[in-house]
Amino acid sequence: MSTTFIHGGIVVSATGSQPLDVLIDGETIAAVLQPGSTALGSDLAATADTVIDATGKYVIPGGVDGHTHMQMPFGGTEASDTFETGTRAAAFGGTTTIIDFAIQKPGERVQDSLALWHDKASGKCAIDYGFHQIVGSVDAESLKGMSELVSEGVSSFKLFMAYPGVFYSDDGQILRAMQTAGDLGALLMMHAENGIAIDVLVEQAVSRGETAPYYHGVTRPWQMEEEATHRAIMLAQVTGAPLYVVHVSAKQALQQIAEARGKGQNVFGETCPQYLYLSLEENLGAPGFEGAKWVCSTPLRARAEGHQDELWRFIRTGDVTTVATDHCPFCMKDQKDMGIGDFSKIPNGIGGVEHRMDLMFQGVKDGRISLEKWVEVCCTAPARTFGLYPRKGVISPGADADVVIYDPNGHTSIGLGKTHHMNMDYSAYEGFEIDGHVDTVLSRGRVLVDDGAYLGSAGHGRFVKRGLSQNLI
Ligand code: DUC
Ligand code: ZN
Ligand code: ZN
Repeated sequence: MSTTFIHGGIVVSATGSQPLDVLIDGETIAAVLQPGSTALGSDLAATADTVIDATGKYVIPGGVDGHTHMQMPFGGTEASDTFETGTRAAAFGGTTTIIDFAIQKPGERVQDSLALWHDKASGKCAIDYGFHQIVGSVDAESLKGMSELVSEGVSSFKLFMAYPGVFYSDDGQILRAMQTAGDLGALLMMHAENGIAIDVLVEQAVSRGETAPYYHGVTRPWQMEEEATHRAIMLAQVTGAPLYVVHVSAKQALQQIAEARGKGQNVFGETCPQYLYLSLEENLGAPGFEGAKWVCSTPLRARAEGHQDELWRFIRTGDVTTVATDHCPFCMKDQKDMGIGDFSKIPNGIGGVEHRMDLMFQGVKDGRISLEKWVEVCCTAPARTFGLYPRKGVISPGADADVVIYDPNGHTSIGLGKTHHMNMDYSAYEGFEIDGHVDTVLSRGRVLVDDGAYLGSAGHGRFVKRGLSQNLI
């Protein structure tokens, strides 16, 4: 087995930061040592097969992005990143594990849809990956299938209160799925927006001639998110299922989550960098059809309403448990442009799997969150929440050697022609300047990215079976 010795850096965990050296043996972390320690009896810097000098850098666990959609069929097209291109881009950005969504279509067995997603990803991924299961039709057969999936390492199930006629579940179906999840101890993930009411607003807006991308945001007001979040929390309370609310963008929805958590209910909030940095006014409201770049659901919120400050605050308080990307990229050409003249035909989604670690580190630089909170929400908490801990999300003996060397004095310019490896013909974060840089990325002991060079390969990434959530209150 080959060994790697990372020395001179500051190891940052969710609970603290200190100068420590890290010894990797094969695919796992063998030891975390005080600098200069001779506990292992020899000069590791001289004897290890590979030596990485991390002086002046942070040494953090590889990022865990708990919400991605590679090659997702959606909105009349398919998300533009394959498992190969999307996981390579993730690696460039310091993410070493993704959890993607297998999708059950009505009439299909959940087991068969999962098998299809295994086929899509197997042998293609640069980094390790797991799956959540979207239950597209809650019926006796799919409810039965859920327990089989849990035993196969797929321990979380997503339902939609949005998208009637596509993924939508009604309250009775939600209740039944939550009962089953509760019995299994599995996590119920919810896209919480009142899709029935939203569809009326969308139809009315389009018939008034309000067809620009901006109206995507206007027709999905925060009340639709708050109401659905509240309803999901109440249904989960009745059933005892742990609830994970995905891509929360409205401060009012987070208030609902915070209140439920305050009462001891197992409710978790996830937000995404797009909701922390981008807005209805500046992005969805960009001139012409430009705003289509940022059409996603839940939508970007009005900056003037103060959602972003509140989202950052809820990250600090712990009511936002994780920050994921909801990476769901579409190109402008031949994809987003299907909605020219009717915003409701723009495929919903933003790509960002490559930039999450950087964008959240900028939150550290800007004084929004601590260094430890950065590691917590991007690495450790997703690993714990989704049953991957302590294999992922932490640098400690026995863990997979997924490690990122991050330079806090480096610089990253985000943009299509700069550090962009996602299969998109634009960048949602074009022009962003980050006060930090992903230097080196290791996945199970193998260097995937070093100083901008890609050393990984399709197929290195393996499917990881997940257990039940380890983050329950
Ligand atoms: N929202 C998006 O923006 N894209 C994928 C699915 C979703 O819920
Ligand atoms: Zn969703
Ligand atoms: Zn999603």
